[in-house]
Amino acid sequence: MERRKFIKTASLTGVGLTLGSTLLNCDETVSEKITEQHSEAINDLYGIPLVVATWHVENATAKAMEILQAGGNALDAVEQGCRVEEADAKGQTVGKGGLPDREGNVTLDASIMDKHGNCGSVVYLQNVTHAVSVARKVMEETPHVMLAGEGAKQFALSKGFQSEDLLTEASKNAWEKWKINAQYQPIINIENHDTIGMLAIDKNGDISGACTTSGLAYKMEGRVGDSPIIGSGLFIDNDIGGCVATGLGEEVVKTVGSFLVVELMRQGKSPQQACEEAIGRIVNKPNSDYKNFQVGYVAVNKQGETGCYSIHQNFNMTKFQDGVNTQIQSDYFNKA
Ligand code: SD4
Repeated sequence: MERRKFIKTASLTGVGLTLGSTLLNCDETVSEKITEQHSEAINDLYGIPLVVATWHVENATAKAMEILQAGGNALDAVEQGCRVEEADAKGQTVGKGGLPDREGNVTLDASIMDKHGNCGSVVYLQNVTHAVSVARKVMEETPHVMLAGEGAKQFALSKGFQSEDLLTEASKNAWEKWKINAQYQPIINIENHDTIGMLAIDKNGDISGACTTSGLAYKMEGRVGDSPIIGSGLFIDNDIGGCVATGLGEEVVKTVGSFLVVELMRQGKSPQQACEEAIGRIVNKPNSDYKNFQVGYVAVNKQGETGCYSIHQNFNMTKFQDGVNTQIQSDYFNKA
């Protein structure tokens, strides 16, 4: 990263000077071509396009990168990337196959945000696998930002989404086992794969993000987490960067976590520093119960720098940048 920063500064100065004088002396088609080559050169230096996501989701980041490499935009990339996880019935924290609430209902929360600051979300959505795509439809085809419950479902069906039973045998069995003791302690982050939050920068340097989840396993009926709350589970500012959250949503909502991370980057913090400070806001509260819950953030800035940080160990970020799709183990706060 340090090497990239150095090359970036040195090369961009050179590229800028050369480009300026060349553009003054050529016709329009040639100048367009040169501008295109110029932005490709800058993208290479910044490691753009790029995709990052919460947890271990290489198939999802690969799908998103496929779209970016074909010249697609960041919004399509994050939507399509998240859909990979939503469709995977084996994943018990997102979309189809998600663990249900205490009453046995699988309810989904999702959000999406684009480079213009437009956003859409759905909360307590039932019987529709691709909550992220419904959130996008809310953003693009309604005058609203958020639709809930039965209204969200009816809207989805009116847009051609299929109604299906999302409770798989495996999730039903897990719920029935849980019911034997029925402890109201929500289970969180015991798996190595959880809520997916994804951020992408496309070849134009534009940023979008999305977040999708079945929320806390065995939550109270009607509970909504951070993932569909713009500013909590997800926030994008195309001039600055973006952030997504995972973990105990209540704690993210209380600190408006993703918005906080982006604002900290605006003030000059790197994505890594911003994620660390946002986790600090949670764990440093008087009487914080942080030993008993996990929260993790993943962030990216306009320059293609990334960061991630969590309260406890075993959080990771999947990053697809410079042709490498890899899992990065997050640093964490609680080393006691
Ligand atoms: C929620 N933040 O509903 C989600 C759940 C999650 O890792 O991310 N779990 O609170």
